[in-house]
Amino acid sequence: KRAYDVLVLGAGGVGSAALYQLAKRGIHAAALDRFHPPHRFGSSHGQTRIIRQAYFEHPSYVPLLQRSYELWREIEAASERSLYHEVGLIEIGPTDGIVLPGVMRAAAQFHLEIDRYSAAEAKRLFPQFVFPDDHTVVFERRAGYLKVEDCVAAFLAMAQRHGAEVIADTEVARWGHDGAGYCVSTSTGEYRAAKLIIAGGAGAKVLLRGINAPLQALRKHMHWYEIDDARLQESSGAPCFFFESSHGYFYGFPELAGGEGLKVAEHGGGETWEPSWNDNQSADPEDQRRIEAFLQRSILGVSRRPVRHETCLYTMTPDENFLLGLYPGDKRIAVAAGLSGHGFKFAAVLGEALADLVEQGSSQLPIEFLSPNRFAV
Ligand code: PYC
Repeated sequence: KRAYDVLVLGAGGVGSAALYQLAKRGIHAAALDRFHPPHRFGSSHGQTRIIRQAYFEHPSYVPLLQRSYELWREIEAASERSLYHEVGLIEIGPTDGIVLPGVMRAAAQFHLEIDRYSAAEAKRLFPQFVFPDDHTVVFERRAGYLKVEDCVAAFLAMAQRHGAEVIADTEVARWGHDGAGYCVSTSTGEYRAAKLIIAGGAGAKVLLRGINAPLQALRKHMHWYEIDDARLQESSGAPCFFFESSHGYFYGFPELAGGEGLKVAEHGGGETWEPSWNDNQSADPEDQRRIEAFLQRSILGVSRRPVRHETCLYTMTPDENFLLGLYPGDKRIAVAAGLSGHGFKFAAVLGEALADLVEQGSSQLPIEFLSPNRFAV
């Protein structure tokens, strides 16, 4: 049996960031993953993720985002990789909707720099986007995208450089405490540790027996379409975009260097996912129809010629806020779960919080509002 100070269950965005933080602190740690990370079977793949600070979901996330920005820059410098691309983000929606008022509230509370435009002004500045005249537009310059697989790879490489181990292709069957420490039984044998971090993404549902959170895993789709107008390229200054409308929430990314088209996806909806579905990565014609209807309504210069499609998992909590904190009743286990489709941008800071929690039993980071105790059995 191999023994560690800390075992991290899951090596996606959050697990890999936690492993890096532990290793950097000189803690003997390993991360277990069912596949070979970075991989396309969880929630940390598909080229890009939006990163932004004026957080419409709740202003309490802003200090965590500000720390995350610092940590993304740190891991970029340490790994000598370009991970965060500050191309800006345009958010478009009804003035009295969810997104625009939420962005304004977070920006006002934390004095964040955002530009607010009337529909007419925005149409002049961003002619590729089409939206109703009664919508409002904000542009957040200090926003953009993270290269998602590269982030995971950077954390794992830096963790390994500091002495951590990555144990891939290893499925966790169960874990328990036997008086001397934790024993984790897996498809490749047993591993022991004094402490655990559980960052299992959609798989966390079965790992979190003591938390009465009805986590729901959803299968989502990401699409890439060929562009007909070079103004939709990152190199032409095109930003990321997020639309709220009566049809739903849709978001996407400019075409990056190297082609592959404009990436677009729907944030809402999704079908309930079961762990046995790992190989089912097929497209859904209804999802594709909704995406193409969105493109037809909202973006000029993008074709209906698909270039690439991938599926991805969201793990939803009932209130769509993350679960982050100590496992109820056990200070030796820290948990991050239920990122509800908006977590990747936080991976760097969630890794830091998890490492704090298992190292010190608490964290200076303002994470109380995410406590798993709100769902404790
Ligand atoms: O967190 O910015 C985000 C996001 C957009 C679409 C899905 N998540």
